[in-house]
Amino acid sequence: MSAPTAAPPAIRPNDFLGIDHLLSDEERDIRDLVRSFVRDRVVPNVGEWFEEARIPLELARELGQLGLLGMHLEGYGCAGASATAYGLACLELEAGDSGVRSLVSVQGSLAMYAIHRWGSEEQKQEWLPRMAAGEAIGCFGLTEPDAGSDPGSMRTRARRDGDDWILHGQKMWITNGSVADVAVVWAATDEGVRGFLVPTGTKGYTTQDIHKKLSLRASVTSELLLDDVRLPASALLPEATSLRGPLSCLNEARYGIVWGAVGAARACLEAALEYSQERIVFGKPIAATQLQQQKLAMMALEVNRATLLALHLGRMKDEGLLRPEHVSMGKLGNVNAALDVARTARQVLGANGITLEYPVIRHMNNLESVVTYEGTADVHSLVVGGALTGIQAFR
Ligand code: TGC
Ligand code: FAD
Repeated sequence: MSAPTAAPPAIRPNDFLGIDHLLSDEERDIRDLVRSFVRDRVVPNVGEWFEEARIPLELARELGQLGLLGMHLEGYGCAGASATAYGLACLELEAGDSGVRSLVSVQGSLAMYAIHRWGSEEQKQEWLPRMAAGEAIGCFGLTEPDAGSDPGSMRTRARRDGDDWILHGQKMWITNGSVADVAVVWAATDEGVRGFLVPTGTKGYTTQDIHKKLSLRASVTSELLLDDVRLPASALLPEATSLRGPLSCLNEARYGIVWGAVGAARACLEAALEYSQERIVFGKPIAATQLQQQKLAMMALEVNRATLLALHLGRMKDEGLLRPEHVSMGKLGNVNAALDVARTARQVLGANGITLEYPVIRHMNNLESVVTYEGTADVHSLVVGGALTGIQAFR
């Protein structure tokens, strides 16, 4: 093999390993589009949204116009992008805020995917085009006050009454709950776990927002109350007949988080790098000290390693080779890595690290939700452990 003649390109701090080189032109274009949107629309405002515990609803339409809602789904107004392109979009959105990525994940990977994968043709026609455009918002109700990691123990029940279904129970911690137009609600029935599309104006359906959150503040989180909600037979997702239905949707959203967590980590690394070069202590920038350089090096290593892991899983998903156990390893690894990076970056910023003037503590606090929702780190460790040993250790 002949030696390469050109010198390797210079190191770029924001892409140390030159991972950009592994992306196609189309993937870079999508990435750049989302990065610009986040830079112009999210970054200047998100500190205020977080402080005021709100997210502007018009953002959904803007995200829809960019083609980011259900972007990896085919047809019905969806963009039909590759899994890798979808992942890159999640990365850039979460570099802005986990709440913005959550809005997109819940809409596209949970609510829309549930309808796309398990719904009837009529349900797809009715909801997906409007949801892709951000004109209708969806939420996904699986968790209950006493059933989080173990959704199979859910108490929400649906029973048949003639041709109708009667839905009764409670869902907890539901992203977009009170702002949704349609709730995908999972319930135990005599025939196993089934999914229902509940238009949120239906009698007996009410919501209550969860307040006093110190994480994911730029995101609506609600409780859903289902008091004998009567639904026609057409509300049932016909193709989902067991817990496999909701769990398959989680694979999609978890895959987006594998990428999204890298975005939050990258934003923290960038903030720490910039701050360390400007902050003068003992007469020199803290970036000139060995201790801070070690922190920066470890953060860069984690960000680059997590990006490569996400890209590898993206390529596998595009080739149809991705299994849920792979996604569990990705979510476990990348969210834990992002938390480490965020906590380290927060220390680099000293006292400034605790204010919303900088993005770091916001990302750090958000990641406490990200490591918990969509399967906690423990749950994903047990999935990976089960795959390694052949022994299921949940029960
Ligand atoms: P188990 O007996 O293992 O499985 C029941 C059925 O489901 C199938 N299955 C899966 N199918 C697709 N994808 C997966 N990842 C699957 N995992 C299991 C399985 O083959 C079986 O199918 P079948 O046809 O034989 O019936 O189920 P289990 O009760 O032992 O539970 C397994 C466990 C613990 C892994 C699962 O329940 C779990 O993942 N728990 C965590 C729950 C969770 O992640 N909840 C997230 C709620 S949504 C959310 O947090 C949104 S956050 C907002 C945002 O994303 O931004
Ligand atoms: P639990 O299941 O009670 O777990 C408590 C602790 O026990 C955890 O540390 C867990 O890892 C550990 N544990 C559990 N099982 C085991 C075991 N077998 N061995 C060892 N340790 C174990 N849900 C939805 O359905 N839709 C949404 O849109 C949604 N959005 C959310 C938004 C936010 C901001 C948050 C914080 C949560 C959201 N959730 C949503 C809920 C989320 O999915 C659950 O919080 C999560 O699945 C964990 O459930 P839990 O909180 O009940 O914890």
